[in-house]
Amino acid sequence: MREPDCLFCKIAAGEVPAEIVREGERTVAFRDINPQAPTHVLIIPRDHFPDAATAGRARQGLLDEIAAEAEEIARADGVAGNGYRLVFNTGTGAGQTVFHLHGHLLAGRGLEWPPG
Ligand code: IU
Repeated sequence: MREPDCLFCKIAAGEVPAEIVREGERTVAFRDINPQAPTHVLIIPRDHFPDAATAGRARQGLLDEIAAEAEEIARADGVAGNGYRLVFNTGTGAGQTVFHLHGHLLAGRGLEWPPG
């Protein structure tokens, strides 16, 4: 299930180029074009869900899968040991700008809390 005008659907389908780091049956991970940390990878489902709320409600295990992918990628990038952050901006007020679910994996530098 995909949305015709969705950029991340096109990246998942290989129709728009991206620096892919890992692909699974249901997920694709690629490096963010505007990285906020040495490791900044976006992990998306191939299917279109606008955000974490709709994906969570669908209860298809996608958020679990994204969390598992995040750990694999952090390990592969050699940054898992110092910890990493997995963020789902949900809604414009939280900073979401692309409305195809994506987990931001951020690592490789000190990360402050609370985030801005
Ligand atoms: P947000 O949580 O919706 O704000 O995150 C969207 C991210 O998508 C943001 O970090 C952008 O830099 C990133 N991005 C990208 O990697 N490639 C693109 O073509 C576009 C946005 I548009």
